Amino acid sequence: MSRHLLVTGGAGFIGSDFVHYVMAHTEDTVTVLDKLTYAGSRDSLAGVPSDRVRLVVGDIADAATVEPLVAEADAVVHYAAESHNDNSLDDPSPFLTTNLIGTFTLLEAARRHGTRFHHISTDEVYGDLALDDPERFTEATPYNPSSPYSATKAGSDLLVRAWVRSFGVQATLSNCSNNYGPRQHVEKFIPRQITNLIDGIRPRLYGAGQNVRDWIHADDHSSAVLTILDRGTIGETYLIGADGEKSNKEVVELILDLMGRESTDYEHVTDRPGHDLRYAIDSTRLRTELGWQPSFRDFEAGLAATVAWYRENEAWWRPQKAATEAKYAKVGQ
Ligand code: NAD
Ligand code: TDX
Repeated sequence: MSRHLLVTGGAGFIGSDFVHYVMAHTEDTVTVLDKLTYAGSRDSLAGVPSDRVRLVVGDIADAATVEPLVAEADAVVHYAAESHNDNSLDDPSPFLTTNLIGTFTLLEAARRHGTRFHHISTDEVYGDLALDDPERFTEATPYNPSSPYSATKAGSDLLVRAWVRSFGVQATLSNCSNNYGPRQHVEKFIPRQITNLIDGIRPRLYGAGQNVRDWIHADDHSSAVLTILDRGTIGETYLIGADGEKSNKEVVELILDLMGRESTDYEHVTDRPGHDLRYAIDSTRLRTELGWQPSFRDFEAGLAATVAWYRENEAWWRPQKAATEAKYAKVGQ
């Protein structure tokens, strides 16, 4: 049976991936609620069937906008957020409004209408790990966020848990590791380096480049979210990851190699203040309890496809590039 989903942030990187994924794998219809901030783009929804996807431009923190959209939906899948750590260090204010007040506003509407709710979050809520720590993050890891971004995501997770316990909201949560793939904003690590190389600029590695991220293809994140929406237990949290740990230096070297450049052809720049050292996800619960598996198991092949996408879709990213680099230049990055 088909459902009607309200997908917040569906014009952003991962939210739009989910909308494309839902179109390809279900009969569901979707309303995207997206403010179209600097990070959102109508073009990210190009190609979706217009009789199944509607875009409403609006703010998740505006109760009057949210109310009728939640009322008509069978489920809310909540991606909308201010998502970039470096921006949160420059100006935390929109992170509090969108990530905290926005989530609160959606939860209140879901409470009033008894609407199924899935909250998208990040592994960054758990803080960071030592490079040689044999443990990875699990659903039982204590919260210990480092940046204004991850602190507001942690706060939003706790709001969802409280609304489940105190008000019986039918919510699930997921915390995913670093995503890569098409339609990711050029402020983020992988697209920044690919588009720098297209522009003849050397990749920029923060600090020594030893920091480790656990990479997952956005399509695997989308398949996991759909699995949790279909079969997850209300009130529970699922960690999403695909065993993709790589140091930033390794990733830059791979990108250089894929783009036909010397693997040493990059620059070290000013490190990020409070830079988390390592993230690593143990997704055993999602795999054993819900039977989910990632499909993208070859990072290099996924990265090569991502490089090809940025080469072929310059019109999508070009309008953002100069302003993004100007912002980084101001802080020596
Ligand atoms: P993104 O910045 O690419 O997209 C965010 C979208 O939300 C944009 O379309 C933007 O216009 C919209 N938005 C922002 N504020 C809004 C508001 N007030 N009202 C309505 N829409 C608003 O982010 P992303 O990387 O796609 O991340 C999406 C979600 O996934 C976030 O919740 C993020 O915390 C989470 N997440 C991201 C990653 C990652 O690697 N990128 C990993 C784990 C979890
Ligand atoms: O130019 C760069 N050089 C560099 O070395 C940039 C932009 C980043 N980095 C480093 C910082 C991180 O160690 O690369 C790593 C990845 O950086 P980001 O792409 O900014 O991602 P991160 O800070 O790890 O957060 C991402 O994953 C978790 C998403 O942006 C978050 O939304 C998600 O919650």
